[in-house]
Amino acid sequence: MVAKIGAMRIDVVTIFPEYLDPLRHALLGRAIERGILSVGVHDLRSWTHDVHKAVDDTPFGGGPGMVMKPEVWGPALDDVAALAGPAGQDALLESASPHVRGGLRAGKETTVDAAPVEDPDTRPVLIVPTPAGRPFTQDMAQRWSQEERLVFACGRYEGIDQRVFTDAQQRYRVEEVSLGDYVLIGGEVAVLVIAEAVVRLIPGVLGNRASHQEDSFQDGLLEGPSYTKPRVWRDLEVPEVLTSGNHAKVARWRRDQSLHRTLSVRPGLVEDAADAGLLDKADRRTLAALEGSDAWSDPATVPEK
Ligand code: 6GU
Repeated sequence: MVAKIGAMRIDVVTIFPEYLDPLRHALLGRAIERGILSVGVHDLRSWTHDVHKAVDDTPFGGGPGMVMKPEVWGPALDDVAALAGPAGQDALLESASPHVRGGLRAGKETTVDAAPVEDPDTRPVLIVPTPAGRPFTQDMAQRWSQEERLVFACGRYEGIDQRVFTDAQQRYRVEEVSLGDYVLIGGEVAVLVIAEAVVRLIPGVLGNRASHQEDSFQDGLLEGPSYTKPRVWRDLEVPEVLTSGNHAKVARWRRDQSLHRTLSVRPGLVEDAADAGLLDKADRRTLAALEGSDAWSDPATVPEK
């Protein structure tokens, strides 16, 4: 068997394991089947001790809602880090391809297990989805796609006792991240979003290796429009340059569309790209020409009769 490059293990701790079923479908499911990815989903309630399987309690200092308990989350994250206790059993049960765990271990050329726990680079990343986190970006997705292990902690209610994450820093690189400026009920949907953004960047997951070189955000700008056959559809004609066969002209046109669209819908991104030195002279010329122009819209036109 060919050695697996970039194999990754993702673990998720949640009170709603079934919410994570989509992780096994489509793109991620294919990555699992091909041994690039393995996924363990763990029910937080496995770490409760009382008959009610309580995971939350009232907040100190008062206020509405409930806070998730440290005595449940602490041992859960300890076990998931070590793949021990209920986490070890879940991992065996939940793996979509049973050979993967062995494959992952065999693939570890570096002595990850022997490295001291204090080494920041060998601790798994613990990703905590929360509206109070740092905004999740393509840059984070890129960095995390190179990790061997990602662990997600899904909070519900008003969140998780903060001491859980202070303590977890002994075993994890803890990252609290937000998807945007709105509030979700819990972290589960955010995990699906983040996992998909990360996994598609693992080498070998996408069919076309070049296909993420041209993603939106890869160069700090949004992607321009795309078209396929037929050339005229409902009286709308694909921009002529795209059918010209002139590759340099096509590339310039696409870049200009990208600049126009980004300036129109996300002007801050154009500023950031300029500050990062990602815009060349031709780009600046395009932007100057766009000054005071209309908002970007589909450049497909109605053909002249
Ligand atoms: Cl990552 N989690 C939750 N629970 N709510 C959010 C979010 C994440 N991002 C925006 N709202």
